[in-house]
Amino acid sequence: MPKKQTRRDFLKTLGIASFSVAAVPGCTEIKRKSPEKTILSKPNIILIMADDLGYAGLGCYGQKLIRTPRIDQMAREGMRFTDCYAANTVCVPSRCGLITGQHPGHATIRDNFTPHVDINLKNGGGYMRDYPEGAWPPNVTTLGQVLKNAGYKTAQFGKLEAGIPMPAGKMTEHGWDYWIGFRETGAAFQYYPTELWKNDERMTFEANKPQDVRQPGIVGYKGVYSADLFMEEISKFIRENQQEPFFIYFPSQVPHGRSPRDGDQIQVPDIGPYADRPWTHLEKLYAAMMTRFDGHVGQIIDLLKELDLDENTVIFFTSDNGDENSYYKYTDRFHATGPLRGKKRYLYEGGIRVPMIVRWPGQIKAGQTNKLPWASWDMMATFADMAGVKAPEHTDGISVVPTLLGRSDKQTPREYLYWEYQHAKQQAVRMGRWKGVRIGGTKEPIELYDMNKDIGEKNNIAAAHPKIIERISEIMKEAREGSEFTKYWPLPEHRRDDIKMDNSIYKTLGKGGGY
Ligand SMILES: [Ca+2]
Repeated sequence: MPKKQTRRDFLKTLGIASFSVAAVPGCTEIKRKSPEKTILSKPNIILIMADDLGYAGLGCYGQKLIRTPRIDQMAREGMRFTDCYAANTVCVPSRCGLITGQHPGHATIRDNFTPHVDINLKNGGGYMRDYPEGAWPPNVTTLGQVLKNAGYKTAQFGKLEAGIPMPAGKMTEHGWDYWIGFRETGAAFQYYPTELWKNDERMTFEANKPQDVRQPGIVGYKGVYSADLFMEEISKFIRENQQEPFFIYFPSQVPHGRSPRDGDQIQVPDIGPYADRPWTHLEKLYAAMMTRFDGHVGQIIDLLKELDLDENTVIFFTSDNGDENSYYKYTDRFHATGPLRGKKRYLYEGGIRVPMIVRWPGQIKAGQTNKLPWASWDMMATFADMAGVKAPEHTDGISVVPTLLGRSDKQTPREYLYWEYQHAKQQAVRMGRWKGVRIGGTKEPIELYDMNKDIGEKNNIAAAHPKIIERISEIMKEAREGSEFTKYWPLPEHRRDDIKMDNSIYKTLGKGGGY
């Protein structure tokens, strides 16, 4: 029986073996490396985004205890970034920045919680519902639309869009051909869901009734484990769409656990390689969940190889914000933040600096480490560049394709990256080697750290650099445009005690959450 014709074979038969993406002014030219290989004009793009994975959560970023061999291998085969950032320090605003291509001074959502709640940090502060009209869905071109308009088949699996329920039909309008997952961020803490959404249709899972899946100790010997289900769905989508360029956005739930108050904090079918470790049970569950996820990343890469799509597919792996250890009772077992200061919910590096690995065999040289500071709001411009189309005007992002292809000299320069986050009125600026951060509102002093020497943000050198502080202060004003959120900021001043990075205070904050 003749082998099914692949997209590459098809192009070979057309004799168009040599493509470059230069048809659109401003797009980076992508050349094929070898006369034997066909590189498609529009490479497949897969974006895998972990949820709450800290900077040092992976072996290739210094993790010693949790095994992530396939992601580590992905790093060895591609480019690993040391200074890449999430768009914000918690789920919803981070995803808002990614999907809209905007930094948090422009993005409509700047906190997980609705802006009008009187934030009480000690109670976790409000709820993730009743977002003001206009905050979401956004009225700008979204990531899915950019790729859809560029001719891609698009799909999303996991914690959908910003994690806020969207009206029926809106996902299609946002450019997605196919999607399956959780409509709401809070629902995605559950790995044995009783319902999921597939193309606006509700799916129910009888086998996941609590009495069936909850067992003492490990939960879920039975039922449908959502992370496994997403993996099966991704495989199916790749097989069915291998003949045309596809974009897969895979916002995984992993390794997000549940709030301590919800019980069964981490759900995974087995603890496999960690059963004999001298750790707490929750720590074993957490590690097992991450290693299972790592296996899923490996399965995706194996499938691409099997289908001969490997060299026509770019894979990005990153996280939506920094580490959260409340899921395993705040132990420091895994040191998943590494040398950074702070964790999820802070604009210190531990809250926003995340792993970023990009693999594209034949195009990105293997085994590279790169220090370019960039952020997830650059994805939109980067993907547009790869697809050979112009990025929307509204994006704050730049394409990092020149850096990926080893042409850093052609990389568009930028003066700064900007963040803000409503909780504790935090603002941060990364400007070259400098990192400015202000916590507690505009009356508080700006702290300054040298990212070339002090990624742990231990030594505040603001006093020695008044000119840098002056510029960062200007940026903190000029980068910030009004939104429903800024109407409520400044809120009544928080007590400074609430926002100190004291570990005991952090624990108090963490106990509100899991969010
Ligand atoms: Ca998150």
